[in-house]
Amino acid sequence: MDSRIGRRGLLGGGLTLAAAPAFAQEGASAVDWHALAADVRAEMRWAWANYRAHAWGRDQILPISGGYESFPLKTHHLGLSLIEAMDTLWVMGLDAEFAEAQRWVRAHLSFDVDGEVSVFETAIRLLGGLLSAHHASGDPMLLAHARDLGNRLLPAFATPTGMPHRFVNLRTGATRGTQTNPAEIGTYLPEFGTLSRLTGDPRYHHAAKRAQVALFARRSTIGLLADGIDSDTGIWLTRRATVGPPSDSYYEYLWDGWQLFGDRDCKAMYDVCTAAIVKYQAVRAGPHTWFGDVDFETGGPLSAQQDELAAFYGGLLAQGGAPALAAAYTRAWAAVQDRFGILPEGYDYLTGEAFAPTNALRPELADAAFNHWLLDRAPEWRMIGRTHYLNMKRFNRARFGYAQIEDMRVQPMVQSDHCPGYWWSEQMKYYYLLFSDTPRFDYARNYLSTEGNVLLGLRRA
Ligand code: IFL
Repeated sequence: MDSRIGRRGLLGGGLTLAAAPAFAQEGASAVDWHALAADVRAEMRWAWANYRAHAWGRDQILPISGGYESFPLKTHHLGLSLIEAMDTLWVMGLDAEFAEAQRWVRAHLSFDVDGEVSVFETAIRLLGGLLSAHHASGDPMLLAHARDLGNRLLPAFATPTGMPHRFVNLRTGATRGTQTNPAEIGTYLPEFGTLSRLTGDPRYHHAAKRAQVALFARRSTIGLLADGIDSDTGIWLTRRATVGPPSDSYYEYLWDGWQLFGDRDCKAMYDVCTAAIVKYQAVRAGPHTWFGDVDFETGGPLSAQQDELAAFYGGLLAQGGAPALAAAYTRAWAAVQDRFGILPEGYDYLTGEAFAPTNALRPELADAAFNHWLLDRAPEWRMIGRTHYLNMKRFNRARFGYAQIEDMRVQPMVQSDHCPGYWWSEQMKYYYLLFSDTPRFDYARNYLSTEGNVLLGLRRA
């Protein structure tokens, strides 16, 4: 049953939301969390040794065959996984591994390549990775590379609206790709703002903020954003409002602009967007709360099909001050995890079908669990993270690392020969931080980017 929920009911507490499962509280006290953290660390070390032996300096290891593949450039490698892994290695105290990654960057990294990259992917993964590694170590060489990369990405923002083109040639600065979306327009401020803060050059911060504001200014009269727009004309290309891709991290970075820089405009934009999302997109289906896709101008429902990436949203909502609704949504995803073991890429909350039965080693549910836990320390979030980790170990572990799943409906699940760079930056870090209580992280004051890069809160001894 799909029933629409009014915002007052949700935020006013008048609604019975799915309660925290009691067994999670009980079971949590029996778990040796530090032993689990040590297990995560051992897996990271094992995967790193395989990457080092079979794909050193390459972008992504192929975890079944032991080969490698490039991303975000088509044929040239930039050491993506290595850069994504650096602050994870550091929080785990894998200092020798961190140091060898640092040496590789010093000796081999160059962004002076005649090739086109996605501005969004390059910013969140490589720029963010270099900045978090710099935060960990204080090494000016890492900041110099971050600055060089920031300069190469900036031409994409020189558009009539301020909303960036999707692609840029790293050497020539030529840009392309006007048909874009909220995430690729507005997922820059924490990285670009940090770069401005560290270099004293305000251009990065300004470009990122201008893009966020330009998109927000084009919201519908009911406060929703669609998921496709032309960055040169500012004309909407689609009608779908979604908290999943390709809109997801736009909302995340509105909140983050406030969290990281105290930017009141970002907070105000976040509040307006969230009020509209809660009013028009929150729905009940059976015992669970979901956020359905709707028409951005009418608020009318479009689809009950959820992309797995939307599972991050409970963590964001909790940070943004709607903890009950946030918890209900994360529990809805946790129930899907309990049913299938690992999350499918696409799940329909009305039919209960895994309509996209692949699993791309996604971190979003672990990300949400970690964010909830940072806020209230409720044991249920650790239990969700634990299930996420143990099931990943059971289903995704391959000969040379962790692999995606081709079809998670069949037993045994069929793996596919890919390990995305974000695996190194995201879930392994979320698990470790969730289980370890490491002194290398400030659990009270911190900031992790959409890619899990720690830009605030690392504690150097
Ligand atoms: O790159 C990752 C990041 O979390 C993001 N989108 C998807 C990836 C992980 O699923 O913003």
